[in-house]
Amino acid sequence: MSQKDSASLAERYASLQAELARLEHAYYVLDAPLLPDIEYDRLYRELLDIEAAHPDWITPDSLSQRVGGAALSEFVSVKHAVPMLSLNNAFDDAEVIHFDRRCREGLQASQVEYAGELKFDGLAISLRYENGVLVQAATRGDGASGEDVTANIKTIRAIPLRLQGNAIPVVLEVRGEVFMYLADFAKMNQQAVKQGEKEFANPRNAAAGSLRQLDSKVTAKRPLSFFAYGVGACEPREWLPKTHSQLLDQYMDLGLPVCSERKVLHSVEDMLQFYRDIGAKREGLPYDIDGIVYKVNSFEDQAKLGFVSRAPRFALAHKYPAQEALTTVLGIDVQVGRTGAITPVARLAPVEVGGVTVTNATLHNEDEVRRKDVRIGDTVVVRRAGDVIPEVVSVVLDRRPSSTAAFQMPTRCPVCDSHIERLADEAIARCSGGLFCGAQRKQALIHFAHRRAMDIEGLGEKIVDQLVDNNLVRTPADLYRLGFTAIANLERMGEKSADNLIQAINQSRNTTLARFIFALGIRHVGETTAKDLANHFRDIHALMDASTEMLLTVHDVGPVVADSITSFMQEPHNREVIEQLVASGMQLAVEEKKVSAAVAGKTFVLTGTLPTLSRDEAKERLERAGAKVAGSVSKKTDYVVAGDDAGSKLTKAAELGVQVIDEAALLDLLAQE
Ligand code: 5U1
Repeated sequence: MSQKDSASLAERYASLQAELARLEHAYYVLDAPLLPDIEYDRLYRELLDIEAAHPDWITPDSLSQRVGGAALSEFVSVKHAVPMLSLNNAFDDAEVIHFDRRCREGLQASQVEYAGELKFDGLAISLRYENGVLVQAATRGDGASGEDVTANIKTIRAIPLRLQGNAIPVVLEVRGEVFMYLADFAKMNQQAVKQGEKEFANPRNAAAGSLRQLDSKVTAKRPLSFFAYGVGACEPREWLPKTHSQLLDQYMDLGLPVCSERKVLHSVEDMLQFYRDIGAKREGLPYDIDGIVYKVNSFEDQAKLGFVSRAPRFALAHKYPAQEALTTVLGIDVQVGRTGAITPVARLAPVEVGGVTVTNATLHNEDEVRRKDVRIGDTVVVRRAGDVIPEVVSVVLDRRPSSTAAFQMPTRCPVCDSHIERLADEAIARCSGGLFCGAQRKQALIHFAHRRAMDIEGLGEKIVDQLVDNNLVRTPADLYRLGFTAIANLERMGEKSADNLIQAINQSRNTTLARFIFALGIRHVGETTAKDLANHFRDIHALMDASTEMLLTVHDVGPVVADSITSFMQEPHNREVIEQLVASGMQLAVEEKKVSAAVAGKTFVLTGTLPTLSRDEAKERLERAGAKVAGSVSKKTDYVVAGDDAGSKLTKAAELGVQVIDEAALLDLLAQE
């Protein structure tokens, strides 16, 4: 590369860094995205490509450094340049009135101005910026020193790796809170359940657990966020404005996230009103808070008031009533979810927690009940936070009655009596009743009718709800016994629609073995595995009777999938439903693989809308001809098949020199012997 080319690439690299930082700030701090994700991804990839060619250009504040690095063996201790203080608490109005009086007396003023803000339920962090670049992040620890969590903090997109603007101090320690939005927390836990992993008890634990990961690649996958609310070291000191509220405005100019729920308060009446106003909307806030923080607004006045031991005299946390209460466990039941997941639930003596009467609390999973050792008769601490389901936090062992027994997970489903299983490495136990279990029935039917399963057009969620709720259908086999009148009598179902649905059900009998196996909804058996199983066993009874050893000989079937299949097939209810389905006249075709030399073993990526073939059809035909169909373009891709409105995959193909073909060329390839 000539010097000139290298200089212009370096310029491009710098402008990409600036542009990506601007986009991240808009997305994560301002919550106002400027470009679609796909365009961000394109620019980000361009940055990575330049860095791959010029690794010596990568600086610690490059946005590519957010992904997490090598795992640590332990956290290094960091001494805070300015101690991280804690706050004195107030639990009622009188204590706030007393605080205001003390501040006024200390400052010999008739009135004091305060900054009011939220007290987030997360983890306090100090971020050290030198010349605008984030160089270190530390937890609060004991206030004098904490742990170096820089690599983990860098993965949080709301935290700028480089401060924006021209007025940047030489040293700035930004203090604030790492937390998790409730919606992100819920999504993360849903995913954990799906993958059989442990759920986090609440957003605070999730944030703390994520930050305490020695492997920052794990932290990078956790949806953490941050709000700035204070300052430690600052050089030059003159950079600081006169008041705390101006400091937060200045932080926003630097690109730091600052919570918008804040207010300058001029009297104790203002303070108590702010507390009540936020209290009224606390339930609807997108994150957990446990109180309000009042700070004397003027930095000069803060300095005059000083500190008592480890808490400042100029600030106060006004706590909301506890979201925790004590009650007794009357029983422990298990609930069966729509995917068969078994969740132990504590039945409680009714207790008011934060203004709501709680009678049930989740115990999450078997391991959690064991860990907390919750027993019937125990006095427990129950917590309710935001919209999260109440949970049992801990047991008060001092109050345990003399004759209690440890919890035993039931071995049979309380809904359908099928056996409960827990696969190796999974935290969640599940009912194996699948097609038969009442709790899973609707979900199983919707999956059964899916376009890529039995393809019963018109059998959507609303109809399934009615069929199940009216006791017309219990298992998929019942669908094939439905009469016209039963369907036509459903709500919002005309004769024509009923007729169409009956036809769709009838037509679905003519299917393939692969679709049928996929339709059964066996855990871990997706479309591809179903195809592999169909090709291997070629008969549903052969699959029903296959041993784990036999299953392990099938392409891509490992112990988890094999165990899941045998467990499903061993359940008499499931076998009965399959037999009934077969007896209803299923035609389960086994497709002959017509391998096409031109495509066999090649990897294809489909993008855009093809003129005649749907995505699924193209995929099916390619796979039948021995090709692999991948979701993204890489060096291993042989062909990208592009239709109308093809997006970034086309750009990627061009970058990597992958051949792009249209539908006609694809059909030609498939037609070759
Ligand atoms: N919002 C806010 N939370 N919080 C926590 N401000 C704030 N300030 C704190 C703490 C511990 O401490 C400083 C006043 C020392």
